[in-house]
Amino acid sequence: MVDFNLYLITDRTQTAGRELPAVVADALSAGVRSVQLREKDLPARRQFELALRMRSITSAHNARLLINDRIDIALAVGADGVHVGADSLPVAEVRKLLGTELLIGYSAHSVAEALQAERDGADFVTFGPVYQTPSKLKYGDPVGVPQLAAAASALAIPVFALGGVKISTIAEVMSSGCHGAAMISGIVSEPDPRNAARLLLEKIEKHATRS
Ligand code: TZP
Repeated sequence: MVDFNLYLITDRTQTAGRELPAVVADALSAGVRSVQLREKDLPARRQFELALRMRSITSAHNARLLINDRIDIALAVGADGVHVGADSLPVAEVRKLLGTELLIGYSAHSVAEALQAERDGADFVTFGPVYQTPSKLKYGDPVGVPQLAAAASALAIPVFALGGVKISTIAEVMSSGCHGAAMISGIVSEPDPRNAARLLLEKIEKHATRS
């Protein structure tokens, strides 16, 4: 069950030199209830070790932990699910491996792709990049808020806005009708990740109670 609406995605190179587990722990202490470990460039052993630390701090805060792409690492550390994309194993195969209890998140870049992920058995999608991100090459052209709104109304599963979402844009993305927001820099690069997470949750909550 997707019981969160702010999805923190990690990138240890964007923490302004701070230790990733400390930054994530700060965000969790503000009320963040889901983390995706996304350190794709690390060797399996180091991802596993980091995933173990993340499992311990997320569990201490009753938060979900998803692992990007690595089903093996997710199972090894007792994570709550995996997050996959177009270059990963197909969602239907991941579902066979994980069973029905664990969560599958999917990174979609178009409404058609998001609908396909839903049909294949994903529990939720991230959708974006909504806004221009510094690394355009990596994530592609921005899809914009109207496409985000289209995805939110076309899908029955939760849609999380991703890409350029931060305190200054959270109200606009939530007005699209999406379920929640996913982000890297909007939390981990902030001077005060705990305060950023607190403000983001406040704004998301305001939206949820209004709709
Ligand atoms: N997929 C689409 S945009 C993106 C990913 C992983 C990066 C989002 O980073 P940020 O800092 O939240 O804009």
